[in-house]
Amino acid sequence: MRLKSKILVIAGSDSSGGAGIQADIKTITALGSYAMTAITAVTSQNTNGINSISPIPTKVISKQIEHTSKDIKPDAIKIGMLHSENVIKTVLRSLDKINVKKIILDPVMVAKGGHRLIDTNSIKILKKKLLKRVTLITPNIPEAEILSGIKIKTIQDMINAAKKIKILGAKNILIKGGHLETNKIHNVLLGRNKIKIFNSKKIHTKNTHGTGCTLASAITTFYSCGKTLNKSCELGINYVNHAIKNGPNYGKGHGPINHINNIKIINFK
Ligand code: PXL
Repeated sequence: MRLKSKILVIAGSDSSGGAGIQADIKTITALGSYAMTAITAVTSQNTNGINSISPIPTKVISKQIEHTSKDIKPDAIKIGMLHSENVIKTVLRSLDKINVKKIILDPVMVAKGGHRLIDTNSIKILKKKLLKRVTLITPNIPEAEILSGIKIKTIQDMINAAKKIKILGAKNILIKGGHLETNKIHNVLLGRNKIKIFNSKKIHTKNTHGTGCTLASAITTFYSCGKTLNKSCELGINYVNHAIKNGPNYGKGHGPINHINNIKIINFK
């Protein structure tokens, strides 16, 4: 099979294989594209939670991004866990050097088990600088609350929060509704000036570890292949839903999803 596109992922490693850079590589590969990586931190964890986070020196992060991209130019970049202010600054500097236009940011803040993956100062610089630099940002409800300062309980609150994040300088915002207590899942995309709501069935399971990373990577892959942002979000949500439905039920805690779940999507045109 011919590879469809080349994607650089800037994110943390999850030793349990369900989230982080492992989820990103699996998703991009399952969707027929080529994944390259710049690892920001190494976590040791299992389905019960995070045990340790070891940062990678910023110099090593910039080298991974710049040296790799100089040779194989990415069609798009997916950014995940950036745990410190210095890491965000480093990534911003490297992005300026490599000139890639399509960038999707999953503003990772807290892991499923409640472990913080970013410090308070970093959130400030993410809001002030990084947010403006990317094509799409994909916060979940708690992340959207932090970014917007709005408490989110309803779909209208999600829309208001997206508008607020847009005022901060974000170009496109997809707020993921999985944390809301609704019968269905509603994901809200605010584009140029249009709101699109993607509705899907709620799947009742505790095995949703890595869904955020997976969705952002799937969207990046579809978008890198020339789909519109709207269509990329629709296809990405569909891919994640199938991955949740076909989860392998591994581990005693929040288990992973199944990244190689849908042949029809793999063969998308
Ligand atoms: O799902 C958020 C996330 C992102 N990146 C890494 C993680 C996690 C959650 O555990 O470990 C490396």
